[in-house]
Amino acid sequence: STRTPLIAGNWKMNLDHLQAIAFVQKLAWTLGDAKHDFGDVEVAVFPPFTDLRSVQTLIAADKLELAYGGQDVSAHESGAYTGEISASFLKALDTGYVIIGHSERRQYHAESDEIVAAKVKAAVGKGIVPIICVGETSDDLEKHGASAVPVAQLRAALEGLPKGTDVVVAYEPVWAIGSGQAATAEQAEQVCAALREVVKESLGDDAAAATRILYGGSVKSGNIAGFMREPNVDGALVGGASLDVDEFAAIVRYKK
Ligand code: G2H
Repeated sequence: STRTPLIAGNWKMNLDHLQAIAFVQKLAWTLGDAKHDFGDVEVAVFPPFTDLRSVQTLIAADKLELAYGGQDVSAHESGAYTGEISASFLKALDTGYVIIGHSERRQYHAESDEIVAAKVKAAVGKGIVPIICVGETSDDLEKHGASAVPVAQLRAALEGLPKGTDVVVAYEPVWAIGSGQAATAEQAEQVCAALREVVKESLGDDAAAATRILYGGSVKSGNIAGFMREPNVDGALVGGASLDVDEFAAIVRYKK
């Protein structure tokens, strides 16, 4: 396909701003000259909110070819929402992406499909590309098969968006997250193909052809190549393995 693969590192609640600076410097150094080493792969990091300003400054100062984003965003514009971070705040830090509806948010913060859809609208409204996370639990898998729940979650998240809206989708089976038990490449491909159909219905043919659909859930340097060989898998959302510079760099260089 003509889609540029995206390897995204979701740090979750790890690395404070000083550790983030050291990590990004080491990552840039390890990856070497971006153009030669990973010019055909987009790399993005997703630090905690308190690190974003430092990461932005470092990337701009050293002209690193590294994208970055938030791990969540408020559905609200501004006002009395203690502890929340708006899409405008993220945009003011030149944030390109934001992860929305990660299963840990759905599970521990009771994020419903409606909340996820509102957050997606808030991000898109400020020109930030949402990385919309969907995925089934082991219970869902047993009861409804792999595709039904992620398909319904994505339909809900895309509802009402204009045709052609720029989004990224991440398929993360909940049973595969942080468990060491990744889906097989075939399982991932099957669901990602179904998700591309949802993008087509909701956002149109051009968007379906252009949208990156990532796999997430226990991605490592040892299994990334298998996922990337699948026609409907366009990258990975990496958690645990994104916290080790050498391991994350090896995932980015999956072709070598
Ligand atoms: C899934 C993934 C990153 P991990 O949550 O979003 O984490 O790679 O640790 O399974």
